[in-house]
Amino acid sequence: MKNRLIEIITKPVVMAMIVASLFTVAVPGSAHSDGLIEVKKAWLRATPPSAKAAGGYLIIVNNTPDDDTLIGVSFSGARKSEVHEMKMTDGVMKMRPLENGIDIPAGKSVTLKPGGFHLMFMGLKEQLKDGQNFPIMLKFAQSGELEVNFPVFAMDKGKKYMMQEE
Ligand SMILES: [Cu+2]
Repeated sequence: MKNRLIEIITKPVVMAMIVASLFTVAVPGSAHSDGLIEVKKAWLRATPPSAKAAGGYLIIVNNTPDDDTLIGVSFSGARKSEVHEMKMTDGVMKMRPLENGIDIPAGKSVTLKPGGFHLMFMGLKEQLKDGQNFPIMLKFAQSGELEVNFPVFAMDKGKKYMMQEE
């Protein structure tokens, strides 16, 4: 009798949970976050033939419930890849590597753009030309590695691309 009672009580609850989860998955175009790190508007700056370094830019959206940090980047087309910040110091624009990475708080987005946070690729193995595409690996403290396709754009084209709405 006791078992039967538990069965009666739990059955509709289980059914409701199944229906709810089916519904959540089935809703098309839902604004629900997928619970992952999302990258938008990634691009690499095109370089002149002899340039040794290039910047990479993107918007990182943290759809996870936890704060995360972009701690590293790697690109096979460069000997060294770093996470940088460009900042006005004593009236001079200077850039420096961020040893602790860039914090991406839970539910927030952070933009890496010319003049601010950026990815820095040094010792380029080849010229980066407008129209090319390269896979680049981003490394996050919580979410692990994420490979992202970076198209190459000239500076003005890249800036416009970043400002466009989705
Ligand atoms: Cu830099």
